Amino acid sequence: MSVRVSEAYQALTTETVIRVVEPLDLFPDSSRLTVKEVGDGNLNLVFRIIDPETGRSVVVKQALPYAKVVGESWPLTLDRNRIESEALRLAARYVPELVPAVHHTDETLALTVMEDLSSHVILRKGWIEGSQFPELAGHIGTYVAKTLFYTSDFYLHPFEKKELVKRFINPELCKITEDLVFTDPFFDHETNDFPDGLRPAVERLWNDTDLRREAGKLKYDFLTRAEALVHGDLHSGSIFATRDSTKVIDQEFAFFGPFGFDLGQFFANVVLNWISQEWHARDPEKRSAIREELLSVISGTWDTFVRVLDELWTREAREVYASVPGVKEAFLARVFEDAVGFAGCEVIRRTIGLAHVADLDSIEDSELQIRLKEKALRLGSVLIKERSSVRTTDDLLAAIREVGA
Ligand code: SR1
Ligand code: MG
Repeated sequence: MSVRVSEAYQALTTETVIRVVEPLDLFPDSSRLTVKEVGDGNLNLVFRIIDPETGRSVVVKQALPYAKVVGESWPLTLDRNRIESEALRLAARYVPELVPAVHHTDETLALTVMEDLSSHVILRKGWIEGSQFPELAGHIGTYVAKTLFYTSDFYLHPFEKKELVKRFINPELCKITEDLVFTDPFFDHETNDFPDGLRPAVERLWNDTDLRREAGKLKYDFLTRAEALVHGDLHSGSIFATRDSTKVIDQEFAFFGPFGFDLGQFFANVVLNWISQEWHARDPEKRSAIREELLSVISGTWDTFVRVLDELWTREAREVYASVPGVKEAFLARVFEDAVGFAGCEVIRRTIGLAHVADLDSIEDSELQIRLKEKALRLGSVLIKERSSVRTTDDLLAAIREVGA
């Protein structure tokens, strides 16, 4: 497969990126701008442009015609930049305070110029360091409830919804998730990556036919249920935070998928950090406080999601069946069950798949790392297989405490 790249496209460098920013009049004097390449993600180039005089800064994010983490042997559509910038602009209609402001998009160069968030910390890093973010659960619950409700059939006219579905057809990025989250980790596939000491646990997982069947059902839900515009990659590396501000970034995986997907990925990344605190927080009292705080992020996010969705549903739902008693309750029960199952898939793939998380991989004691990864695999399997009996956040937290501790 090859990616269609226009002749006018060129990958930017710290020198050429200034030329993109100059005409935008974002800075009083472009001649003194300084540039840093700051991208540490898997896919794109990211530059930070700073005016040292005024302290003003912006970020330029450019898609490469391949996945940066692997190189040119993995071609990847440049259209992901359009998807990301359109999803950001759409989210800004409903949750402007929770996304970076977009200053400019250039489809030919596949780049977006946006607000610099370096006053924030990447949530994953903050959590690894033991920081707490008191507003996080409320913000993420609100982000998910509003972005999903306003792009769903509960709110949009069916024609408008289907137009939007067309704009967010995102086959290549979805394929990454279909493979890396829902397929490869459940089979002996070459993309998987785990230490030798984990092999017995991984083989048990591959031999678990119940697990494989349930993971297959979740994959099918991901493939077929175009319910709302999901973020599509809502892990703790896609969130910038301070104690009182949260910004959701990296919407390039956005597409119309199941309501529970973003919540599931977010919960999974809380769980991965929770497990890893065995290493990161050595003092047992501190560890237990950090862990309780993390669990409250799960319940707080779900509670906010339900409260905000409920308000929107009551006030703004246009679908006639929305007011039929029991419809909302049945819908929410299914969203929760899906979220639990998707969380299980994400926990497993971040442990043995291609793309890991620093929470577990930065554990220097290799025996402990393997022991914690075994727990992650056990917990991920339980969440997938027993998702229909995990009905409340209390059930979910109990499973985390029981299997993950
Ligand atoms: C090759 S991309 C690997 C992972 O990075 C992205 O952030 C997504 O999570 C994807 O699965
Ligand atoms: Mg990303």
